[in-house]
Amino acid sequence: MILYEKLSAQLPAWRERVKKLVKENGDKVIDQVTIGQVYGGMRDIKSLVTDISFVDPATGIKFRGMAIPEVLEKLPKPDGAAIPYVGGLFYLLLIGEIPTKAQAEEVEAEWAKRSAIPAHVFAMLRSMPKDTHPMVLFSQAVLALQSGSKFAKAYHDGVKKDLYWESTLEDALDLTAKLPTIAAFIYQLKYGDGKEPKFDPKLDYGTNFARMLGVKDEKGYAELSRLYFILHSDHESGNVSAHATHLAASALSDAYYAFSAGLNGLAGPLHGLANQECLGWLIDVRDKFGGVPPREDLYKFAWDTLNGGKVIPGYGHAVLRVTDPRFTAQLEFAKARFPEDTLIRLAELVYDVVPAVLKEQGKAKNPAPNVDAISGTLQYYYGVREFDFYTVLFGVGRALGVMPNLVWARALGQPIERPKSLSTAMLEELAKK
Ligand code: CMX
Repeated sequence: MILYEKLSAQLPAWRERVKKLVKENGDKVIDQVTIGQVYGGMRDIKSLVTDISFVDPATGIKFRGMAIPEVLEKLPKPDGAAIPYVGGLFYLLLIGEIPTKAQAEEVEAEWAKRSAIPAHVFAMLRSMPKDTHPMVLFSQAVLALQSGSKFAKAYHDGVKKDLYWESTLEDALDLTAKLPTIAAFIYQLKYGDGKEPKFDPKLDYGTNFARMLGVKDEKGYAELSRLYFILHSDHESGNVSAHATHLAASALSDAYYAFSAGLNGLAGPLHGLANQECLGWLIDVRDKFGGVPPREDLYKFAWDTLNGGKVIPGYGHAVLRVTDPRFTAQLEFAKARFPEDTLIRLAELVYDVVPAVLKEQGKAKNPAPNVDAISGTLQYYYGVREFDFYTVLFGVGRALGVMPNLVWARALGQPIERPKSLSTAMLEELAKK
């Protein structure tokens, strides 16, 4: 398999490089930690390592050193499509190079081979109460797949440490192969006919997802699915879903245990749930004004939100200090396809008005939109209007980033995480010094 060959060829040099860095510089100080950071969610403490993506506050996410427009331009695309193969993105994140079309298609073929869902997973999902949240179902389904973990079996059979990555790669491919079908089944179970969808090996990852979801404009939604999964894949290692996955896996829990942990963090309103709040806010504006309001009315509505003690969803970011390039990519996608859609016109007006309002208020460090400001709007356009499902979509995408990270963590022998705790009294003592 191409991924296996390309990875194993890189490993000796990488292991040497990391060993040398730590041996010769292990005691060099790279950051200072303040009491504010310890009590403030460990914000910005330089304490994680990944070579897969980096969030530059001034330009946004880079995948393997490449900005979003470059990635979207260079990755190979299915015939006649504008948005690249998801398999090509997975190859890029894992291997660090833009794949050829044949290489991207090889990843897609691997996924097709591994896409079957064990019957007990469907049965377990069916057995849950009807009102179970889609994210609960999604996380449970991932855990239910754990019985097939090749890493867990290899570990039990006594595999050597430097080969951990091989069975982890198997798990990473198996898991990412099954997620679109599981997500589509959850959709059908909650909102559709309840039938079990089947991955078609002749179709790519995005088209499969569009077909299994049963949206009307399959071609358009396949393009959006590819874009959405690519954009939501990786955002460094410190965000909650990526870090929770990494942390659980650091105890040598396998990919299924680890990704389920990541999904449980993604389900929180400060992380993956934000996109539905943004769409809700736009719909409130549309309904209040019966469409796209004049600029002044939107300006007042935004101030009313702030004066009501609420945040304007979709704006601001913990790290970024400019417009999120993932927002821009989605806005361009929509403007190229359905520029007259009311919610898209509204999203554009909000983009014009809200940064100015936030600047006037003077609190948000970044008054620009983030990825969530528009992602729900695009789903809504294609008829996927069940808000609770949006975080599941995010989860399918996030797996494409955290799984390559897990394979590399195993390959480089990253250890169990164990930061140190202090008491408030100890911090008070330290503060006096
Ligand atoms: N509307 C109103 N106030 C905002 C704001 C917004 N969109 N963004 C930031 N602020 C406020 C903060 O609430 C904070 O106020 P207090 O000092 O009263 O607590 C102040 O500005 C400073 O915040 P910050 O340092 O700029 O932002 P944080 O790093 O603390 O928080 C974020 C980042 C995303 C949680 C915040 O901007 C926010 O709540 N945005 C709206 C919700 C949202 O879009 N979430 C999706 C995030 C997507 C992602 O993380 O990828």
